[in-house]
Amino acid sequence: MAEKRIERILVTGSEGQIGSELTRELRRRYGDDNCIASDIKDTSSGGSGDRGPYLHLDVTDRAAFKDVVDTQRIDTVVHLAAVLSATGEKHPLRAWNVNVTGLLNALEIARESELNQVLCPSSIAVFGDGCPHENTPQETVLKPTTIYGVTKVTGELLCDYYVRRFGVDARGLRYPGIISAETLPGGGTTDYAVDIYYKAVEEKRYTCFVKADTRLPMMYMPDCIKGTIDLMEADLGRLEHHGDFNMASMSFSVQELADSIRRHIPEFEITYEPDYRQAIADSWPASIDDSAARREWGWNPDYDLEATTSDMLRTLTKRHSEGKLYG
Ligand code: AKB
Repeated sequence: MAEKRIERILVTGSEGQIGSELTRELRRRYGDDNCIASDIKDTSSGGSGDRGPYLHLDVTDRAAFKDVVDTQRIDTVVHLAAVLSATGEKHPLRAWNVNVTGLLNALEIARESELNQVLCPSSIAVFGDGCPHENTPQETVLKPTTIYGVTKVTGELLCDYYVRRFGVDARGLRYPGIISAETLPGGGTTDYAVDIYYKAVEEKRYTCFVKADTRLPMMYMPDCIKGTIDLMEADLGRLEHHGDFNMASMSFSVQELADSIRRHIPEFEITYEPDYRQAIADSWPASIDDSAARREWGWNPDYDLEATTSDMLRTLTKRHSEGKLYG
């Protein structure tokens, strides 16, 4: 499989939490007009920045997807369009359709149009029953208990199949919960780790939908963007894995998260009302082993919980004082 240069990028799901910030960084690196943002929404809310082209795209419509790739002369697809874990449990068929049909479309188009690369994110949701809960290894039993996890395991297997069978350069990361201050996440189980900062700044209190001792792998957005682009730009010859890199930076319980906020906002209060998302969180690892990512493409995160909390609270407090907390 020969490595080719990334020149014209299509980002699907560009209006989402990761898409909005990744698109902006890709435009900075590759040029505004060389990164086409796309989402199921008719118009961009400006989350991905207003500087480059935006197209409406339903990734389950293969003909429309292929038409965008061909007419825009795309060589690299960053395929972020997905239904997340909590929404997936409410709409399992939609989750399957968007996450699996959408990904299969991306891979088929990559094969047919001989694209340079498809980035296909996975998630810690691939893990479930029967794998170690702490320092979960790269290679282990994958028996997820959510439809989202089932779609992500399927996606990893499809990526590896397209790599082996057709020579498509498909790469993917198992994202942990992502914390960010730009675009709110939607429909995930790890969303509490973002919501808590907004509510701390706005009301100095938060009611959490998982228990105090719930401990999950998390990552701050600058690390997520850095790691994603580092994997995209990694030397293909060094990669032994393709669609399934474990990628960790920090793990903490909700109690530890609340304590870190209290070091900045001493009056902050938290209460707990666990709902159906508790079972999803309990099925995921508390921490993961990302030594393959470190070895194969030099993954090395910058942010721990204290640095994340300081940066999140500084950003959100400033926006709140300007009356623009939610943008
Ligand atoms: C979710 O909570 O569904 C996502 C994920 C961990 O993939 N943030």
